Amino acid sequence: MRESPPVDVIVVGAGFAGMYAIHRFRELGLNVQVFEAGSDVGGTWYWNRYPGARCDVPSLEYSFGFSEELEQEWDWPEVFSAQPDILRYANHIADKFKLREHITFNTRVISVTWDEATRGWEITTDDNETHRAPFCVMATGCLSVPNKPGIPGADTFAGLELHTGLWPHEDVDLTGKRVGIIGTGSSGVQAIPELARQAETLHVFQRTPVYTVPANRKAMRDAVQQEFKDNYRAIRDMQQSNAGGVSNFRPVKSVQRAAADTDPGAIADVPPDGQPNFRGGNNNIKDLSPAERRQRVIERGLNELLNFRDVYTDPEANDIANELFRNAVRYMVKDPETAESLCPKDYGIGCKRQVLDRDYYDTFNRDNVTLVDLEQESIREITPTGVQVGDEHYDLDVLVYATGFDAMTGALLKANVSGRGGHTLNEKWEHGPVAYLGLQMQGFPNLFTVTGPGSPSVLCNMLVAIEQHVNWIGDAITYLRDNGLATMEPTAAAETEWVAHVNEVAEGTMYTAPSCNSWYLGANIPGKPRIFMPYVGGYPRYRERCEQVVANSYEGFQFT
Ligand code: NA7
Repeated sequence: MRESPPVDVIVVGAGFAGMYAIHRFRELGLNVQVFEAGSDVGGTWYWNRYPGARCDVPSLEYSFGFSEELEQEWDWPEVFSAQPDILRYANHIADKFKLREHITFNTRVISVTWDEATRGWEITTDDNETHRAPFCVMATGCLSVPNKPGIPGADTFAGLELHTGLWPHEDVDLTGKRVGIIGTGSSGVQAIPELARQAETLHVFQRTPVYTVPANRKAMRDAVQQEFKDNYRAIRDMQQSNAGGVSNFRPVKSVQRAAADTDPGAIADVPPDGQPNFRGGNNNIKDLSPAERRQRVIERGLNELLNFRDVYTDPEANDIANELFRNAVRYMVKDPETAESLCPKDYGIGCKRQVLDRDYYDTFNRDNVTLVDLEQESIREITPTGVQVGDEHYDLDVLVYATGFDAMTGALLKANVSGRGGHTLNEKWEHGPVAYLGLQMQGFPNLFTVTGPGSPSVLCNMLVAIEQHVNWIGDAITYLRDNGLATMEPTAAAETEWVAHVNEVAEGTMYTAPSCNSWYLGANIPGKPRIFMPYVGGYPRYRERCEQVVANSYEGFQFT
């Protein structure tokens, strides 16, 4: 085992979190080393290259605010960006801020061990090297460990096997191929219309139907982009006080100008609420008559159902919206049996992360697309030549897994973290994640998690959440240095109190309804404890709590 010279901070992961950590920590005078399993920067956007991959937060909001120069020089081609554009943005940042010199690529961290003697972390990597630093920051992402379900025979498939979260870098030619896809979450829903356009035939193996609404697919208009750029300081402030870290800034001038030009597309150009805000406006669906509700959906589309406040708070209102949604699916999909299978019936709108699509339902009207409903009978086995469901065998050349991720805790638990006294994170989190503010765990001094469980993370605009966490961690390390302190970690009491608060705010929401099974709850991974992992109390409330903790001399933390 070779040993590299010690640094101040080791960061695991070179997605947006790891990238900003380099920039910020370097500004603070710290020596930073990052390890990244991939061959380049970008994290989620490096790995998820499947056709149709796209962000569900408007691009002008899903961007860093730490550099005005970056804000001004970068142009987004679409209102909601496709994966290649976001990856280009990540690469631009890496070049501009010279981040790559701090990153060791193609190197996976295989253990993270606290060493009491040196009061620091010993990190081993899969190239047989040991690295030491007093601080370690896990910037390992929330959706970075792909889930491949243990379906019998899975390893026997002789055709091409793909996972949306590990899509190859080179083009995959599906022309003339019989393709099957398992999974109809965001990844599946985004990929299915694209795969259907390329493949000879597409079989969609669906266990649970999804509530998906059309995404805004507009090209970015220069005037809108410019107005954002002119107002970015105010927009960043607005993000700080929005529950989902999205400003919802309305580019008034551009819209008025366009309206004057009688451009009918102008209003739709305005980014709609970002993903985290798809949880109701100010109106209630129950205030409308049945005829009015139907009329609204006809006039404004399925998205309108997401704009009612009571749909997210009142089960009766939720049922009304769910039924209107199903009726729309029955109308859009021509084959009645397929339409019925595509209608979610066992859970309501608001339980899972809202999925946005381009032509999803219409794809099932294509002659080359077949829905295989797994509700009655799940996949019995994967064979060398395809997929067996009940008595039916589906012959395939290509099998795509769009089966999601071991979300939020997966990457942290996979890193073999052991803290003081040799106690492991896996032991500590046996019954679900326990952390203070989603930033630190008791027993793991000087180890920080970026957007960890118990913080708003995936319920917030990730780039806003990342900046806030990395800034907080940088300030904490500076505090230790300035005060001649060696270590910090939460007290057991503070951690317990925070976890109780995280659970309390999630209780009674649609997210945790008994009928709801989502990756937020860990319900997609067999045996994973059912705990609502992100903090649902809203980003501003969370941020204020983090600030208050600092103002009270790091209340809830203990130091040596
Ligand atoms: P998701 O949302 O976890 O979706 C995974 C899909 O795979 C979902 O439809 C699952 O059905 C299905 N699945 C998983 N295991 C199986 C088996 N064994 N058989 C059949 N179907 C299965 O992951 P995504 O990648 O789509 O999206 C994750 C997030 O990434 C998304 O929310 C965005 O934030 C970006 P199930 O619903 O469990 O019955």
